Amino acid sequence: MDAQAVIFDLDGVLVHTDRFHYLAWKELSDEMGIRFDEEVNERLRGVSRMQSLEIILERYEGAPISMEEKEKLAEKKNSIYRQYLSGMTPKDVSDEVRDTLKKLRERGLLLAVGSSSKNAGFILEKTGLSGYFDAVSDGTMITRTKPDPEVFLIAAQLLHTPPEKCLVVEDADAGIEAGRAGGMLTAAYGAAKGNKNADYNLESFSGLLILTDAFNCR
Ligand code: B16
Ligand code: MG
Repeated sequence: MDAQAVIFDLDGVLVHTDRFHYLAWKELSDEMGIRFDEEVNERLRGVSRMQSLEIILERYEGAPISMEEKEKLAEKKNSIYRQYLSGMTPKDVSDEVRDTLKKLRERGLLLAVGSSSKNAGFILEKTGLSGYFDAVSDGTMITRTKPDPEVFLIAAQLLHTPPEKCLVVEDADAGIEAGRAGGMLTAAYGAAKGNKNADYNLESFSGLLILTDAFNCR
């Protein structure tokens, strides 16, 4: 096995903004009288904002909602979510994550972020993570969301690394699917752990050091 680059999902892998997504969607759902629970929430991992809204509206029993109204609802959720994000600091990144990223860089691996989020830049800035990455591919740069491989293929391009030399680390089943569709190696972590389609399963974030030990870096 050989990889020269690692592409990290953001929400649920590098940081726990998944909790903030949950709280923001829950607030919106409660206001609209929609039943929102962890089961629905799991389906939102790695999926775009508008697609997440469509999933939540599957349980809505009110009058039809126009596209314009949907956009307003998505904006409302985003402003609640951004309030949570604005309170983030470097302390929201674990020592384990920082230490592992540092060691991976020292090994000569290229590192990138591959996130569906349009807030990725803001999160990386608030947490002081930006400096660890050679490239960032996010929701502002794509037309198709995970499980489409677009976000990861852009990351690979920015790293000037062929897809088959990239390892994708993901907490979403949709993200594992996206990595595979892009011809990349995949490691399932967190909520995706146990995903049978992934090449690897990570028990811990620092498990990446053991995994990449076997890689021939440049
Ligand atoms: P935003 P990831 C994804 O981030 C989240 O997992 C998903 O829940 C969210 O809907 C999506 O970003 C869009 O986020 O509303 O901030 O643009 O896991 O791909 O890093
Ligand atoms: Mg994620």
